Amino acid sequence: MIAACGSAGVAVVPQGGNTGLVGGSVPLAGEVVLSLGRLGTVTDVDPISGQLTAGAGVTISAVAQAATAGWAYGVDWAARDSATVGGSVATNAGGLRVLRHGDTRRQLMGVEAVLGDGSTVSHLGGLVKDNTGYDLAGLLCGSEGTLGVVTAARLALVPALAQRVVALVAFDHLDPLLAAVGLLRRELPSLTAAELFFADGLELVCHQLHLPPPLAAGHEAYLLVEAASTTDPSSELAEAVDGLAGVGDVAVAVDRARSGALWRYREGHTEAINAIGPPHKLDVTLPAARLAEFVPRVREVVTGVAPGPGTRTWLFGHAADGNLHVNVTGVEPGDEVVDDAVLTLVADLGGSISAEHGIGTAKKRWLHLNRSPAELAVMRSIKRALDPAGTLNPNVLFD
Ligand code: 2HG
Ligand code: ZN
Repeated sequence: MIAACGSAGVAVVPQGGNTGLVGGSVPLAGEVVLSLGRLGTVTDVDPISGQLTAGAGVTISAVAQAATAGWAYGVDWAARDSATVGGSVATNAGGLRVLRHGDTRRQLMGVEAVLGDGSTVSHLGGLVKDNTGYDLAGLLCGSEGTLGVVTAARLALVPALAQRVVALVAFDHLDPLLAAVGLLRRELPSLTAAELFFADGLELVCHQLHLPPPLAAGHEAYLLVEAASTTDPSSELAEAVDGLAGVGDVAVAVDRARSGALWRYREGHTEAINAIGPPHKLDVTLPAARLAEFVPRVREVVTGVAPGPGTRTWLFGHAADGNLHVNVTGVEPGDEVVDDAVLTLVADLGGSISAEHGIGTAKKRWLHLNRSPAELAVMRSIKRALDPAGTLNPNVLFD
């Protein structure tokens, strides 16, 4: 099909769960959309090596369910029931547990993919040590459908950590919260997530999703801490939280229902923000040392370029990765002034304009802020080598 499209001069946009946030799987100019949804089978589950092979259309939840016999899948995020393996490989998806298990590329033992000329590359043997030339899986991972259509992936699993506790720790300043993240990473070996949000975002989530406030009083910033282990990590977590400075209040959950309820305050951000209008979505990473300064500066920069009374800046994200999701509402969807100002600030502070969502069609105008002409030239050469006719996702990453 890809070869036929190539010879007919028709471009192809591969599409998985269509949960992407940068337009990477959306046709713009009459391209054929290639849905991978029917490649929905998990095969070759190996409890000895802790690996499985998933078709591109398998959802992230289904991978987690297939990982039995004491194994689990290390990558997870809120869109788990719709997002699929193919898209997660294509975008090198990150998510909530990168601090513990790494991103999608880290789980990838091999891929099967159809290249732009219609040929298939397949390397699904899952050998842990395999230095036999270029790492094609690593290259295809994060290539956003521009080099090949991922049809299956061999994924490494992680030991299942059945005992899980969650604490929502409130702070009245961001600085002690960020110091707490460093301390927890050092002193809480069972740490699996450290998620950040702020008072205004929490208020919006409670209002839009009809949730009660998690704590008796409001605070400036919140850190959702999750610890997981094969044995109960509650006392280890309690001890670590006791040792933190600047804590205003804490809510702890040891059972599944209450943990899910605490997670809802963080995971509900996307939905609550969408409910008040189409947001400008900027998924950025800051160097750890610049994160504290970025938070007030990004708010100032947004109000500077979009001073209208309806402009709101929502910040939340993955504190241990320096990955903030900057969502701006109240600004016309087509107006890129805010995007430009925020991404320029991020690059000036040494950060990345795309942490985990990719470049897609939405961010390609700013790729030069992070990638030098020499790097872009190498990327274009790779594109030409694997997709000489420019059949695959031609509007994504660069023109
Ligand atoms: C998350 O961390 C996702 O919840 C979505 O990456 C972020 O909606 C967003 O901007
Ligand atoms: Zn995220």
